[in-house]
Amino acid sequence: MRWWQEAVVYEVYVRSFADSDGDGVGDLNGIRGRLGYLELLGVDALWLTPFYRSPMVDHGYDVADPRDVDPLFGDLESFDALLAEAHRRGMQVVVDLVGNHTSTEHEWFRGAVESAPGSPERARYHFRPGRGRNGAEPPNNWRSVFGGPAWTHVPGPGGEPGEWYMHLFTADQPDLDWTNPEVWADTEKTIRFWADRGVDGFRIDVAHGMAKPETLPDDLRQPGWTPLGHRDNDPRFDDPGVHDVHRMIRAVLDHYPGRMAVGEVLVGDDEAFARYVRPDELHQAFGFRLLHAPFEADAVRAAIDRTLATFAGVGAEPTWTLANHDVPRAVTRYGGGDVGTARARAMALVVLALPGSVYLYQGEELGLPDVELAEEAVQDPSGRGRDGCRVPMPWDAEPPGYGFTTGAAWLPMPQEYGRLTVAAQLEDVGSTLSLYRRALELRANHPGFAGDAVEWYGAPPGCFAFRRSASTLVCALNASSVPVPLPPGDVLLTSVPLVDGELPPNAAAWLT
Ligand code: TEU
Repeated sequence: MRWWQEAVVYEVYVRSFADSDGDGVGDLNGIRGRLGYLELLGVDALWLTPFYRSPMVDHGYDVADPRDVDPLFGDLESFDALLAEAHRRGMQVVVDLVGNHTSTEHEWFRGAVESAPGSPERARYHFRPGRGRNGAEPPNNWRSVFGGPAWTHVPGPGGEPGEWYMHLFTADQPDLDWTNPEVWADTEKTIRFWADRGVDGFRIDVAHGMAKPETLPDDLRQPGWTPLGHRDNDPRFDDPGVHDVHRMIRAVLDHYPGRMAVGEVLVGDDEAFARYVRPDELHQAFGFRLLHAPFEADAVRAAIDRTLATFAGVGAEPTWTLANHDVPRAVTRYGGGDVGTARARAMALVVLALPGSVYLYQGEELGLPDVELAEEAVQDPSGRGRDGCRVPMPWDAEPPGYGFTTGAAWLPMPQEYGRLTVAAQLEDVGSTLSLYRRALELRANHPGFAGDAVEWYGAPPGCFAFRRSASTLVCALNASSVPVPLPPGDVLLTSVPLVDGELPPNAAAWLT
């Protein structure tokens, strides 16, 4: 068993976890100061979002130097100290690898803009002449994931028509050209740089994006909306060449025992998705199906079955996640308020009862809802979409910083966070934090959480129950509107108190 195969990994959104220097933005020393909390919570590993040198247009996903720490977050020394302290406490550390694009502030891109079309400097990115009269139209019709064309024009030195460069995200995030061997060599250097310092894993950003089809054909699909912004037959993503990139990443990591890679693979087709976790590619990919499933027993069950089958098909362990820094929080997705909270707590017991590993997102264990931010507070370059789940962690009762910062938090923290603080919830046995702590403790120590398959039981309408096939551990979910009797067994944990021995609506239970 390798450390990640059943791990509970906690995503730390670095900007919003803990601020040690009062500038309103979280930092590495802040995280180190809160490791005791993560140990108490019982997670096995942390995933740190990008803390590298960056102009922070996309809050660090626009990397100017992947082998240095941005002064906003600390320095290499504070990183090493954080890593050492996490290891001392028995937690692994996963860092982000942003390989699809750099920042426009990366020295490569600055050099490319200053160099002539056709130069080796430009060949690290996708520079192309435009179409139409004077090349005034972008080279193809691709759209950026965040809206607008995926191309930006760079005028020639004398003002004559220049070239366009591709960016699947903001114009400040030019896409690297992965047919260029220098891009491979530099990525390998980055992996080695952090692996040599002792990091235990890499989260591969936009893992479905690095390779592009050679001819950059127009996107012939009709416009449409999907929750994560991608659909299949999308020429921008899932080009077959991307698998060579993941084989390279895997080959480098194979030199470092105990290290892993987990991909952010936004590919809808199950077979296409599974290719990313074949034995010689990434160790894991995020299983996002539950993020898209409504709180309905059949939909959740179907998402679980599909996820299990997809991963099993290539011999990889499944992974589960209910939240990350790009999507509305579970409490809000499930309807908000008390109902949303109850459902999120129930779903926490569902995912933590499943085989494989679980990725939690900071604040999920507090039952934080999304925050409705005023227009002027919004900072996300993709529009207001993602800031609501990125509001800093409330640690204690004192507004305005709630123990996150002594200064002004980079996103304003709402009053409702005052009753959801870590300090308040640690004291309260009925809190969401206490539920997560108990669930993680059982998951780590109870023998019932063994084996890699589940068996479904018969259950009343709107409900389900599954058993871990190698044990007697049962997880029951009531997504109906009436209380239901529990399956036979001793109750280990429930997401809310039972009512007259029955499982109320919007609740889950573990039995053995
Ligand atoms: O996300 C990849 C991605 O495609 C996202 O655009 C996602 O579809 C969107 O955020 C949903 O609203 C990764 C990171 O997780 C994200 O934070 C970055 O902005 C993006 O890459 C660019 O690096």
